[in-house]
Amino acid sequence: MSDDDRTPRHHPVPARARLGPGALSGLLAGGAALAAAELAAAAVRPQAGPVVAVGGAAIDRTPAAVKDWAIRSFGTDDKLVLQLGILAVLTLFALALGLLALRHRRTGAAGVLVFGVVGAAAALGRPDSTGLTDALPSVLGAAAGALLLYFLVGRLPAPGRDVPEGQGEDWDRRRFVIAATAAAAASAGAGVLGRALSGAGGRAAVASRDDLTLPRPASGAPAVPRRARVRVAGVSSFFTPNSDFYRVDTALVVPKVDATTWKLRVHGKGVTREKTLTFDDLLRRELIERDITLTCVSNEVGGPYVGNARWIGVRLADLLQECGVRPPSAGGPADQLVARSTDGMTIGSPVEDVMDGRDAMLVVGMNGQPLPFDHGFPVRMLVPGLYGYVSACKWIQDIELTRFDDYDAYWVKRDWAREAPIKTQSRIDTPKPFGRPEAGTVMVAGVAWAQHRGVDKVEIRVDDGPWREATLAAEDSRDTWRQWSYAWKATKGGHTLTVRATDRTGEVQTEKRTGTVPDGASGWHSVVVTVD
Ligand SMILES: Nc1nc2c(c(=O)[nH]1)N[C@H]1C(S)=C(S)[C@@H](COP(=O)(O)O)O[C@H]1N2
Ligand SMILES: [Mo]
Repeated sequence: MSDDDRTPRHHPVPARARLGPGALSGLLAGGAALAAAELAAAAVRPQAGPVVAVGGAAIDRTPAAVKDWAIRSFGTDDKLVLQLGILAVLTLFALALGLLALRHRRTGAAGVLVFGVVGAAAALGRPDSTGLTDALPSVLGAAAGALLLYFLVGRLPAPGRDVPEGQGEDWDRRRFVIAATAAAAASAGAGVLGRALSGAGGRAAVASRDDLTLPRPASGAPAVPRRARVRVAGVSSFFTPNSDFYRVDTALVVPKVDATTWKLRVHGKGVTREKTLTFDDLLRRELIERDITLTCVSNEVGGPYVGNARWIGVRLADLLQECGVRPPSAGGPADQLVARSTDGMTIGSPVEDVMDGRDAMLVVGMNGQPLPFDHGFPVRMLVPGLYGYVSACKWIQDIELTRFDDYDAYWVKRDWAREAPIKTQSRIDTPKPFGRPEAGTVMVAGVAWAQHRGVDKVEIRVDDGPWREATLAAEDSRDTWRQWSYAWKATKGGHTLTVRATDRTGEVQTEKRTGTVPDGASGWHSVVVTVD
């Protein structure tokens, strides 16, 4: 009896055998949804994509303590970690929906649509949302994902269905594999194309930056004193190169703003002559160039979120005066200046500080270059002496004069202080923690800052010994950090080096350790080393 003569034996497809293809269908549907959304976002707005929108919404809902922890643990990678987290959650849900669709095909597919609704809601709720079209990427993506899941699961054998052995099941599997492979390839193509198109979207902005030649400032920065730099290897360079300058912001996609269409509006309480300025209007004003050290309130004692640059811009106080603004001390009704960015950030600064004669600026240049996109191109604000979150709005587009009692800016709504002058701080750059210098003379060096007050003294303590004065490098300006060095006669064994600074008001940097929330970390920086 030949094989052909045998009646085909039927047997049910075991439920387990469908789990793998079901889960795979879920993953492919999720991937297709994201890829289609990415492609649609390239056409609409890169910021309207579901991952960016949900990520942005998550950042905005993150309590100060968690944001602080994220910055501390992941540094500038915090946003990458957030997006990977979102993708991990989406992966789990995609798997679950794939398995659900095995039993209830329509319910599983409808589940994908629910994610579309979440993404669309997040996109529409973003402060920089430009209208209903922002919902499109999520909606289109979810529709593509839902259809694909419905289709793929339809290719699988029904639960418990009898399939002729060695025949029907394999035929089904092949068709499924072909469909799945095609879906994966189409998704990858859409994703790559979407990425490429989003990148090209900022072309006008990139061109406006490439075409920009900054005029020579009418008031150049005074030359940096030759002795402002200590000659010790390992100390922070006096100017922080743009590529090394710390970056802290809530933007998952760096805004690419076209300088040729950029506008800044100045309005609000006590503004008698409202103004709207173009970028050219700004460049035609008298430009000043100043060295200013910027610090983030999230910087831990000894942390990296501080940088010094040579900035070019216009004097903000002059512009406000032309608009009729008077500081509170001159009877002006507004005590808070709220800067708004194109990505919906709000940053509130005291009008008194902005107008008290310090070099508060609308910045267009950084270390001889047009402002980099990461740092706020085309225009950002800067107020010497105030932490970035209360002074340094990037991608600025609106200035409103108001009162602290009437409006809380972004970070203030999230537990940070309304007013936050930079605290006097000092940092040991070298030797590094747990370094192993040789016994003998070891150069200890670092930076100290107390912007707008100025640093007058830096002292070093070895273990529990007496405080000894370090050698201060010359001061560039009281708005910049100061380098210092100390020749330490190091003896063998473990030692703790501690630094503290005294500012020009005579106040000694406090030993009292506080966290960064609500108005900046305090305490002394220590480094433990073993001398060999
Ligand atoms: N639009 C916008 N501006 C912003 C922020 C932001 O999140 N969005 N962060 C502020 C904070 S907290 C700091 S410390 C400085 C950092 O500026 P940098 O990234 O150029 O170093 O930018 C400020 N300006
Ligand atoms: Mo900050």
